[in-house]
Amino acid sequence: MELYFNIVSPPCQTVLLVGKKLGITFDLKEVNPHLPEVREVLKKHRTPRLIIVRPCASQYNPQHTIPTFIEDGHVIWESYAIAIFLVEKYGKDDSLYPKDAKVRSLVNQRLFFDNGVMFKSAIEYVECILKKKLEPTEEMVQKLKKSLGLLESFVQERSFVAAEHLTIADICLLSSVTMLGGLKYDLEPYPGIRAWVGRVTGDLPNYAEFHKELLEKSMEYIKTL
Ligand SMILES: N[C@@H](CCC(=O)N[C@@H](CS)C(=O)NCC(=O)O)C(=O)O
Repeated sequence: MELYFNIVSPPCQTVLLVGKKLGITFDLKEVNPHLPEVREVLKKHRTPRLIIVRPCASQYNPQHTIPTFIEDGHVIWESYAIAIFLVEKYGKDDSLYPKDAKVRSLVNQRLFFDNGVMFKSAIEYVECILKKKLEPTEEMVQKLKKSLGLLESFVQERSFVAAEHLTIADICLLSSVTMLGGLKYDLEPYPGIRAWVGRVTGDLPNYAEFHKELLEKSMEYIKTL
């Protein structure tokens, strides 16, 4: 199973971490935006990196986004869809994506919350600072605070975002929150989130090693911006 990815991308982190938790070995195909030839193309026009770096994979994903997952010719993109597929196909039990309708509805709500609210507000804020080199607007600041406030309330209610144990919703939301760590965003007002990050990362195999690589690659990436 091939995974087109870059560790700096939060949705890719989600898939890599779900894979780690399930003990899956991917055939990893790094989509590296730091390659000089990619930078040359990007200087001339905005082209999805997957098209430049991996044109053969790009033809399978008309959205040209990473992560892109391919297994026996079956192509999946959108990190949430890949994570669900991996758990349903390779999970030894359903704990990461519980089958119980009530619990699953909560996991789904948190997944959609991440996609539409948490990730969205975090990426807008981070890209404004790193890519546009601008101060985030008051609207961006408030949207991010609102998202973090909601996440704080979820983890004040129970040990993990949707259950008393780890689910894929925790992994997706962790990737969004980790993005803020790179900017040293102040999470002091969110004690519940800080404690939850510790619980989630403690439940993921070799997270320290993963995080070290993520920091190194993020520093390299930031230098190219
Ligand atoms: N909702 C998508 C977002 C995927 C996405 O936007 N990925 C970015 C990287 S974070 C991407 O591929 N951008 C185009 C590019 O890097 O060329 C998911 O969860 O997989």
